[in-house]
Amino acid sequence: MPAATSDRIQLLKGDITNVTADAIVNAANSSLLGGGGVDGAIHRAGGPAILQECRQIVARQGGCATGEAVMTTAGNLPARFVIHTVGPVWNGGHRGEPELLANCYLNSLRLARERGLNTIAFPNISTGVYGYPKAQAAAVAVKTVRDFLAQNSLPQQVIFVVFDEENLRLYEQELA
Ligand code: AR6
Repeated sequence: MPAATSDRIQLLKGDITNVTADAIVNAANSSLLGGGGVDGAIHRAGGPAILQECRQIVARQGGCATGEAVMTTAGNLPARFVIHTVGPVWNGGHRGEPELLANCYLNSLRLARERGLNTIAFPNISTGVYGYPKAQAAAVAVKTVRDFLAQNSLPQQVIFVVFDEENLRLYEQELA
């Protein structure tokens, strides 16, 4: 159920593995071989086809650097593709974390645009295990997406998927 909307940005609360979009974004790690949090949920729900393609990418390019993004099948998920991006670990904010987090959103959006995708759904990258302060992460996410949408016609629609009440409140404020 939409919690707030502007023209091309939608806010949803819930499990991103249930979201129907051309692509959902995974908050992965640089090994691309799975983990906990949203990464674990996506691999569990999507099945082994996702890991199989991640392994091929690792064999080809040796993983994924922080801020970069790669795309695989979404396996059994309702989405068509998973875009795996690697958020920064929060280290106090003076190690390029804001730029690296912005790159996650930017490179995921660029990949979606290159593949002609209309809809993309983002989780709150880095705000779990990686410890990025939620308010600062929400500000980076919303600004980066807004700026990109202002310059690009694809993707048409961006969905922010929040999993907890605190992020719901923060995104409602940022999008108001
Ligand atoms: N749907 C939507 N959001 C979710 C879901 C879900 N099913 N599950 C958790 N979240 P995290 P990170 C939210 O820790 O901080 C993994 O082990 C969660 O509440 O998943 O980028 C990777 O392999 C939080 O707001 O990702 C990496 O090693 C947000 O997703 C590491 O964690 C991100 O939390 C990445 O850490």
